[in-house]
Amino acid sequence: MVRLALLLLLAVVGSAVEREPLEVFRERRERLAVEKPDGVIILLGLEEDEGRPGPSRFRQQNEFYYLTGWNAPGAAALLLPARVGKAYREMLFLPRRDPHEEAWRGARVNPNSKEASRLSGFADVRSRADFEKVLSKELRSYAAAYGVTSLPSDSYGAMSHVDLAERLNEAAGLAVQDVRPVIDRMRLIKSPGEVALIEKAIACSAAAHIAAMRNVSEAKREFQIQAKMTEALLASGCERNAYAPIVAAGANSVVLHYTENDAEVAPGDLALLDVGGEYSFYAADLTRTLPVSGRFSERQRSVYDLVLKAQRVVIAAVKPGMTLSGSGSNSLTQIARDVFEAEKRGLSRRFTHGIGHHVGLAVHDSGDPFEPLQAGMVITVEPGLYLPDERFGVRIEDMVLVTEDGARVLSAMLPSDAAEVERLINR
Ligand SMILES: [Mn+2]
Repeated sequence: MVRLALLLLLAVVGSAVEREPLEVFRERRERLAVEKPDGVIILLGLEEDEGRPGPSRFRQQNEFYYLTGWNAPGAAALLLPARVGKAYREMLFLPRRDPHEEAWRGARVNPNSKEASRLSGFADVRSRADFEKVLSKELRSYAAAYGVTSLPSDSYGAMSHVDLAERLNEAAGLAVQDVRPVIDRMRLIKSPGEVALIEKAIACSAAAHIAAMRNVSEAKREFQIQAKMTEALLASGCERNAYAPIVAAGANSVVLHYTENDAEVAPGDLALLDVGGEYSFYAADLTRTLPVSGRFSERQRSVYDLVLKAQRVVIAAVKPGMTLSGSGSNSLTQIARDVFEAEKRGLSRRFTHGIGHHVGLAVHDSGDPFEPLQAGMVITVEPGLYLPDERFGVRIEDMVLVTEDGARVLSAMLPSDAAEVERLINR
């Protein structure tokens, strides 16, 4: 019975495998309320089937999760900044329990229970049915209303959440101002707890890439490499892929976001594997390029070593004040271009994308690539060269944490040295 009760408790939370302490989420909400002291902040979580094609696992919208840690459908929250004579207040709204619904989807938390407060960290939890009524009452005391009313700047892989502004405007009866930019800025600097979750996502993703190295020479089709990677990813603790895996052999490796993954693998091909897992909402994004037969050709090896050289030079240059994009001496993309140009092999124009991006709750976390990096940011460093005429491309992608005076490579456990990669394939 005890065991059953415990299982039930876990089932109703609908939380990720791990979650940062509830105080962390509360502290984020209070910080947001301090940034927007003049308005009610309205946070809407995703509904049961929103943003998902067909029946698939529920995953809370990133902004709502970042501020609440709540991963069950139909939730909403109000943050009410301090005003004269009144301290900061906050409320969580959860759907009423519905036995019919629960028969299909599993047990939910009763909003009017002590359990709801204990599990959410909100002292004040109410029924979602009262949300509109409470909102319109609270709006009378504030000059403005805020909510997330836009899609992420890079919505690749993001949930569709396009009708939010409309829904909020309807609910609030006034124009709701977008609070996404403030949340995006907060999310740029990762807390130690976030870095720890990212490191776990990286660990299972690295295991997936090692599995690919050990099995790539057996593969007849790309998805057979993917199968080994997915197996290792889940077996080592990731809950799912953080984005559509790119498993691209031969000529497909020049297609930056190739996701068909069904072509035949031929001896002599390179296989470009851009595969990362998600652990408790946090993404990893790693790429390795492997010679499927276990040995790079001379030409493949020379291009590979050049990409790796560019990556190492860029990683050595990462520190606060540098930028991802741009053409100045502070630009990491420019530093990679300079490495390619210095070789005078005409390859620099084959580097056709930026050097990297922020990673966090989203694999492409928001963040202006022209803004200076700061300590606590997590970015990818992923130079690549793509040679369609020669039917191969090479990309090597690792993740680094920007520190006070440099960078720490978070994915250092995954080999990238060509000889080491060949050794792992031939083992
Ligand atoms: Mn990437």
